[in-house]
Amino acid sequence: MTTDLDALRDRLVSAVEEAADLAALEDLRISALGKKGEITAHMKQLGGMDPEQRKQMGQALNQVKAHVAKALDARKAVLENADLEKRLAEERVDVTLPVAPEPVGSVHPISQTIDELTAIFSDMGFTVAEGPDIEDDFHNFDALNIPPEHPARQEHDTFYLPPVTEDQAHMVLRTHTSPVQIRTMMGQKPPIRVICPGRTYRADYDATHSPNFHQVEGLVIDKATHMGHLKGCLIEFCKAYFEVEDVPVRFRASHFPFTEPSAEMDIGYAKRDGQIKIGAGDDWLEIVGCGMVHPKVLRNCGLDPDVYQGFAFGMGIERIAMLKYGIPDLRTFYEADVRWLRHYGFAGLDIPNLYEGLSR
Ligand code: 2U9
Repeated sequence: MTTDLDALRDRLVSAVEEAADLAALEDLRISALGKKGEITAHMKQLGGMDPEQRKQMGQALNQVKAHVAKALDARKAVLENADLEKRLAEERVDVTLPVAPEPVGSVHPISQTIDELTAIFSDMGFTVAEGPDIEDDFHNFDALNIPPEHPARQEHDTFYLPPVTEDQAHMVLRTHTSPVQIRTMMGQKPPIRVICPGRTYRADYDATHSPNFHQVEGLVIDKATHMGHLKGCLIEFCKAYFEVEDVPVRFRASHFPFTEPSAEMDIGYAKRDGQIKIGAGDDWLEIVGCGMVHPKVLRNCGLDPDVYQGFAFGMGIERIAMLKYGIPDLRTFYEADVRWLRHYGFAGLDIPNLYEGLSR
C-alpha cells in the first residue's frame, strides 16, 4: 500500500514540477487536494479501516499530502517569479527617449484676446471686474439711464427670462457688460479703474451678429477725469493691441444713453492683398464706443456728479480679434471646429504680456 502511495506522490510531484503555468498548477492542486482530488479520495477511505491500519495509512497519506503541497508552493513561487520577470522585460521604458509628440490643445482667439486686453489695461492700472450673466432690469437698463420706454431697450434685442415669482424683478440675459460697472460703482469708492470682459446676449443672428458674443468695457472714475484722459487711454490701447508704433485715430460724436458727451473712435487702415493693415492708409474702421459717464448714471450709483467724473468705453471682442488675426467670419468662433482652432488658436503656455509680446 505504501508503495502505491509512494508512486502517487512521485507522479503528483513530477506533474507539479512540470506545470507550465499558474493555471495548469491550479488545475493540479484541485485534482490532487481538492474536494474530489486523488489524495482526498484516499483520505475518505480511512473511515472503513481498522484502527491500526487507519493510523498507519493516515500518517502516510498526511506525508504525501504535505509533500505535494510543498511541491505546489515551490512551483508557484518559481512560476510567479518567471511571470514578473517577463512583465518587467515587456514593460521596460527607456527614460532617455525624447517625449513622444502628443496632440496638444490651443487657446481660443476669444480667450487670447481677453488675455491681451488684460495685459494692456493692467499695465495702465486697471483691474478686471466680473458680474453675473443673468441680470435684473435695474442693473442692465434703469441704472444706465435706459428707462422702460427708452428706444435703446428695444434696440438691445433682449432675452427676457420668465419670472419665478410674481413680485420678482424682470431678469434678463445681460445685453452688455455695463451692469458690471454699475455693480462696481455701487460697491466700491472712487478712484475706480476697471475693465469688464465677458459674455453678452442679444436675440440677433446673421453673418455679423451672434446671439452670444463678448464685450469688453472699461470705466475710470475720479475727481478730475476728462475727455483727454479718455482719448489718451484709447490711443495707447490701440497701439499696444495692434502692436504698431503709431495709429491714426479719429473721434466722431455719437449718442449713448449712459454717456454724455459720447463718441465713436475709428482707426486708420489700408487693404493690401485682401488683408487689413492697421495703422496706414486712408480708410477708417469703427472699433470703440465711448464717452464721459452720464451724470444721471453716476447719481443712480450713489456718486455726486459735482465731485466725480469719469469715462467709459466698450468694444466687441470678436470684432477686434477678427481685425487683428484676419478671421473673416464671425460664426466660426462658435463652431468648435478643431481645424479652425489649430489654425487660429494660440499656444497654451504663451501667456500674453507687454514685455515678451502680446501675440507670438
Ligand atoms: C457705465 C457707464 C457707461 C460703456 C460704453 C459703448 C459706449 C459702446 C458698444 C461697442 C460695440 C458695444 O460691443 S458693442 O456693440 N459699446 O459703444 N459702451 S460707452 O459705457 C458705460 C458703461 C457702464 C456705468
